[in-house]
Amino acid sequence: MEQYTGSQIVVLEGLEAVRKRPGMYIGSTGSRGLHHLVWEILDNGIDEHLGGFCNEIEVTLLKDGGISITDHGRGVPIDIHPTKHIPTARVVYTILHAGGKFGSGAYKVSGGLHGVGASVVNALSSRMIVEIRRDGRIYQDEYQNGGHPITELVDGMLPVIGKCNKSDTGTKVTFYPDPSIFETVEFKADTITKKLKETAFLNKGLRIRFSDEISGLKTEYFEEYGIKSFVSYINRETEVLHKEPIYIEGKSGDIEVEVAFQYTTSFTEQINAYCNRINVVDGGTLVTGFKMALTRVMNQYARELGVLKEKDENFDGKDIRNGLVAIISIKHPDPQFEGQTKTKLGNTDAKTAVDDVFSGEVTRYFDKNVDILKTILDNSMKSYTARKAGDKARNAVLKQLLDVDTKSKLASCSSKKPEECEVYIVEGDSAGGTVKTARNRRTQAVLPLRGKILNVEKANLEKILVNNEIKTMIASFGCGIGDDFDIKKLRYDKIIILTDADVDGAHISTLLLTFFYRFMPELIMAGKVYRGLPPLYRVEYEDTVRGKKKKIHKYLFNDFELEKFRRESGKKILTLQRYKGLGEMDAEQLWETTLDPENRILAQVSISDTVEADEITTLLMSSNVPPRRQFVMDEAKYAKLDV
Ligand code: 28F
Repeated sequence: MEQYTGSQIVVLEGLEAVRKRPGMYIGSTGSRGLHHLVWEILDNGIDEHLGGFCNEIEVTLLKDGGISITDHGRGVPIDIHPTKHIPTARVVYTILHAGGKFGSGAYKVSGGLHGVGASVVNALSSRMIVEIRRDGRIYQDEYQNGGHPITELVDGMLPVIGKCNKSDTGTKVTFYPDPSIFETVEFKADTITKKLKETAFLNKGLRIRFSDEISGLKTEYFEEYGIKSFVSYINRETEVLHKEPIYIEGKSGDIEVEVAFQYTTSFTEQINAYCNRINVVDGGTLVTGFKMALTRVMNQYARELGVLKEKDENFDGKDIRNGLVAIISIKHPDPQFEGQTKTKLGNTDAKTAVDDVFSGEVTRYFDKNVDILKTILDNSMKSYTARKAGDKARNAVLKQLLDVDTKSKLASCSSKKPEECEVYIVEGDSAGGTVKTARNRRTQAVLPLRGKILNVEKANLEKILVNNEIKTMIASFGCGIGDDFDIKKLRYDKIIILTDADVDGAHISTLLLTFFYRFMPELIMAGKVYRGLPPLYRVEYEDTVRGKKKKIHKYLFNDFELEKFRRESGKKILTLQRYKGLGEMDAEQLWETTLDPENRILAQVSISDTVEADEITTLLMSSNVPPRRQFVMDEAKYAKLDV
C-alpha cells in the first residue's frame, strides 16, 4: 500500500514534472542521459569521500539490468524530517530540489546538469531501492514507477531489515532506469569504467570497485598520486622530455589549486581542466590563469638563463605549450559554469588563484630542477625557431592551397549553396568512382582518398600541409585550417566520411577524425562531420503484394538486424549477399543505401569528452600495436559514433 502524507502528493507532482521533461534535468534520454543517472548517484557517494567520511565506493552492474552503487560513508539520515514529517532519506529521494545540490557537500557542484539530485534519478526509474546502514541497523526504502514509495513505514520510520556492526555505515542505491523514458536502458561497462578511472584520478585515495555481473569483469580503481598519475597515464605510450610529471598544489583564498604537467616530444598540447571534479571541457578562467602564469614564468627564465637574447622577441604561449600535457584541478566554493553546455568556468577569482599558486610553486620547483627547466626551454626554442622559419613557408603553402588543382580528385557539385551541399570523402579510387556515378550531381561532391592519410598525431603542421590528400581536403572545404580556420567559409553543410565496414575502413575514418579533431575541431563541434553507414547485407525474399507474389529486397546494416529479420519477419530468405566493401555495390545499390538522403543512415560525429577523444587518438596513434587493433575492431563491430 502506498502511504502519502499531504505533502507527499505535491512531491510526486514534482517528480512527475521530471518525467515530462527529462531532458531539462539530465540533458537527453539517450545513452548519455542514461549514464547521467549513474554519475548523479556516484557524485553523492563521492561527496561523502570529500567530506572525509568514506574511502571506498562499489559499483555493480546487475544481471537483471539494474545498477547498484554503494558508499561506506555515514549513511543518509533516517530521522524524521522536521518540516516534511517523513524520514529524511525519503525526502532526499522523493523531493525535487530547486537549484542544485541538496545538503552541504564540501563544494557545490550546482553547475550544468550536475547535482540535480537523487530524486531525479528516482523519478526516471521504474524501480529504486535504498539501503542505509547506520547505528548498527540496516534500513530500507523502495520506490516504483518514478518515485512512488512502496515501503510501509513503521511508526513513521523506515523499517529495519537487519543488523550490522555499528562501525559498518553507508548508503547503497540500486535503480532500474525506466524503459518508457529512455531510448536505451543498457548501461555500458566501457563508459562506466572510463568514468570510474577518471574519478579515481581526481579523488586520490578513493578506492572504487567495479563489478559487471553480466561479463564477470571485476576491476578496482585507486590512484595514490591523483592527477599526477593521470598525466602519466595519458602519456603512457608517448615519449616524454622528463621522467616524472611535475605536480603543483596550493591554496589561494578559499580556492584549492592542483596542477600536474609533463612535456612530450609530440607537437600538440593537451590541457584538461576540472572544477570541483567536473570536466570543464571549454576551459575558462582556470585555464587562462594557468596559461598566463606558464608563459610569464618561462619567458622570465628564458631571459635569465640567456636562452632568449636581448634582441629576441618573447616566446609565444604556443611555443611554451608545445608538447605539453597538463591537468588542472581546482576546488571552488561557488563555481559559475558558463556557455551553452555549461562547460566553461567563469569565475575571475579562479584565474588569479591558479596564476598565483602555479607561478609561485613552479618557480620553487624549477629553481631546484634546472636540468628539467633547461630541457623544456630548449623544446620551446625549437618551436619558436620553427615558427619563425615556418611563418613564411606556411603562408606560401596556404597561398598555394588556394590554387591547388583539385579538379583531378574532387568531383564537385553544381550547386554553390553551402546549406544544400555535401561532400563524401570516400576510401579508395574505385569506390570513389562508383559514388561519382551514383550521386546527385547537383548537391553531392565526392572526394576519393587514395591509401591511408597521414597520421597527424606524428606529424607537425608543415608536414601536414604538404600532404596531398590533406591539401586537397582543406582546399575543397574552403574554410582554411588552424588559426586561419573560418567555419563561415565552409562550402558544405555535411562532410560525410564513407569507408568500408572493415578494420582498414575504421582505421582510415579514425585518422580522418583525428585530423579534424586536431586541426578543425570547430567542424566537429558544429556537427558538420558525419559517417556514412553502408549496409552489410542485402536480403531477397518473396512477398505478396496486392495478391501477387513478388521478389522484394531489403538492406540490413549489421548482424543484429539480420538476426532480427530472421527471427521476426517470418520470410524465407532467397538470397543473402554480404558486402565486403563499398566496391561490391553497383551505382544503383549505392544510391539506394548510402547516398539517398531519404534512406541512408548517417552518424553525426561528436566529441563527447575530451579525455575520451584524446585517449582514443593517443591509443590509436601509438606505436604499440595490440591496443590499436583492439580499438579498431571494436569500432568496426559496433560502429561507435563518438570520436
Ligand atoms: C551511493 C550513493 O548518496 N550517499 C550519501 C549521505 C550522508 C548524509 C546525507 C547523503 C542531510 C540533511 C539531507 C549523513 N549524516 N551514496 C549516497 N550519504 N546525504 S547521500 O545527508 C543528506 C542531507 O538533509 C549525511 C550526516 N549528515 C549527512
